[in-house]
Amino acid sequence: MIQRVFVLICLLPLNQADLPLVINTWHFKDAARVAWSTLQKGGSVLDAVEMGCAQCELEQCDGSVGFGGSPDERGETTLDAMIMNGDTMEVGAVGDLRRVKNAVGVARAVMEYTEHTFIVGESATIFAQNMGFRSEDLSTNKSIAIFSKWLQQDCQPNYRKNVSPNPSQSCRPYKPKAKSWGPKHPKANFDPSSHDTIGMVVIGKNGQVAAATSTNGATHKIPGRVGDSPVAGAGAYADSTAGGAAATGDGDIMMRFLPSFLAVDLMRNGTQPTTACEIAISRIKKYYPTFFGALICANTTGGYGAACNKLPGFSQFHFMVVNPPTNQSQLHTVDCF
Ligand code: SD4
Repeated sequence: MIQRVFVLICLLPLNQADLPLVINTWHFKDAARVAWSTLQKGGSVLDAVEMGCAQCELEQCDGSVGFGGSPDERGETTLDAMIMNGDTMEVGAVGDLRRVKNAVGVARAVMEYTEHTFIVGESATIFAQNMGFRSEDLSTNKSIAIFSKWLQQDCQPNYRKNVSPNPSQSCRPYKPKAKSWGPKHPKANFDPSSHDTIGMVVIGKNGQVAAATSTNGATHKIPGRVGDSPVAGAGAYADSTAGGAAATGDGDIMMRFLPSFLAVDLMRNGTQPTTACEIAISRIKKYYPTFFGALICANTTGGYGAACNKLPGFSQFHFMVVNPPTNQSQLHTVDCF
């Protein structure tokens, strides 16, 4: 009898009592709450990640998600977003989306109404309009003020290198320059205190996984720049046979390492979520010890964790979790390493 009970326990998924699970980057509490309540109302995990990220777009979470943030070199706010279904491995994504606020909604439309994965730029805007999304100016007084101040300070900081005139002193137009200007000038706005993408993973009661991201990218970016957030495996990844992960931070660096894919693949092989996140961050650290970034990870049995690269001014990373039995958004903190 004891043996039979033991066998039964071994066959049951671990920690199933801790499912469903919502986890998202930063202290975006309302996003977690909305995702959770979407699940409670019978919505799917995809509905939950979409609604959670859409809440941040509406609230302009930290100015780094949605309209009115991160004006580019021309002063325009453009959006990147993705959504991934870990049951079917379908992905919908948009990059450099202009004049449409609900980027994650458009990403979902790419997934639901096309055979494509990723649509960018003006064409993404036209696609969105055709799908019924409203087109409107994404600028706000705040984004206009950030842009004007940047122009007044000779376009400092910016993302240019090896161009003439010297980008650490002057605005564009720039031309390629054969010789470098010496020590790298500081990159524009990857300031941990002001830059936060929403990345969310939702695990359903039966271990179904969905992930999504939404961001307005990097302040003073070069027009057309698309970051890691809408790239599957970089900004987020979901696989219902393993788990989900989502990233935040310097996407220009992070997307070179596909940290979300790596973390999910590690979890597939039994690595615990925190360790999986740490390994993915370490992989980047090896080449870019001072990169700014963090990762959240969750597995299909409700385990979760996060990791971040320690920098001056960024020694802890905050993320939200909702799961039973509290059913409340809880702020978690992890020490960066
Ligand atoms: C990007 N990864 O566009 C985003 C920005 C971000 O915290 O996550 N900041 O590079």
